[in-house]
Parts: sequence; structure tokens; C-alpha cells
Amino acid sequence: MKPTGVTAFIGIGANLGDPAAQVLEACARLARDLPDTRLVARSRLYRNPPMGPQDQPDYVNAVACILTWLAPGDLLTELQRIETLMGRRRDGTRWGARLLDLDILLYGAERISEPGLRIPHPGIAERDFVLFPLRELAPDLEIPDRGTVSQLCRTVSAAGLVAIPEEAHA
Ligand code: ROI
Repeated sequence: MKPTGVTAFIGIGANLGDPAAQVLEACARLARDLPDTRLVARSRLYRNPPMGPQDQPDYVNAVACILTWLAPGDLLTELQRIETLMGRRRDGTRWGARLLDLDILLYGAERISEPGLRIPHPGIAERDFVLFPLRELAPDLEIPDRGTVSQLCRTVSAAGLVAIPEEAHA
């Protein structure tokens, strides 16, 4: 095992059931159920309209920062296991409503382009629901070839994002 581990960022999204509760439950599972991994921090939760097909409920999104000793492919497998445990069905529908979505946004400074695993996540620089939660955790983080998270936040609007008060879910 590498002594230091790798800092990675996970995008969390849900828009079926009780999305805020699912996002919180997913964070608890990241902290508890991921082998060789520590949850370092998570952002606030943000309600926001769907990107893509509009005939689906609003999403709740957040970003988590983890320190992991898992290789990227193993981390992906573990995240998919949590999605499945929490009721996600992979029916092949792209961009459809889901109980839980866990995406690896960044894995250290690594770039990976394999079927089913692209890091940095290809949507990271355009998605308000990724960039603003990420800015809470790592404003000066460099997205490879794109600039810092703070710089990218200046290129997208946060008008659709509403932070959810935490006490509503205590
Ligand atoms: N839209 C929002 N707002 N949040 C998401 O997490 C999200 N995830 C998706 C698509 C369908 C692209 N739209 C989204 O996969």
C-alpha cells in the first residue's frame, strides 16, 4: 500500500425517492463502507434542475473529498457497489432519473481514458452542480488543462443551485 494515499473527489447526485437523504446516506457509506479509504470532507447539498432531459425531478448534488489507497478501477467498482446497495438499477438509460449516482471527478492529478472510466470526469468544467460544491472543498485545485476550480466557477452560473439547510436533515 502506498504510504500517502491519493486525494480523490466524488460527485454525488440523486433525483428519485428522498434525494437529500440518499446523498447523506451515500456520504455515510463512503465514510464507512469503502475499503482502504477515508472520507475527508463533503460539501453542502444543493438542489438544482436536471441537466439534460427535463422530464425528470430536480436533483440534489454534493461533492465528497476522500483519501484512498484503492486503484481507480477498484474505487469505481466499490462506488458502483454502493449505488447498487442503495437501489440503483442500471437499465442502460443514459441521462435518466436515478436513486444515486457516484462519479469519480478527480483522482489525484491522474488522467485516465478507458471504457467506463474517464478521469477527470468529462463534464467537470461545465457543470454548476459539480463546480460550486467542489469550490467549497478545494477552490485552488487545478483541473488538468482547464484552470482552477475558482476560475471555472466564474465561467458558469450558480443561479440554478439552492443550498439545502443542513438542520433539515439532522
Ligand atoms: N443533472 C443534475 N442537475 N445533476 C445530476 O447529478 C445529473 N446527473 C446526470 C444528468 C442526467 C446528466 N443530469 C444531471 O447524469
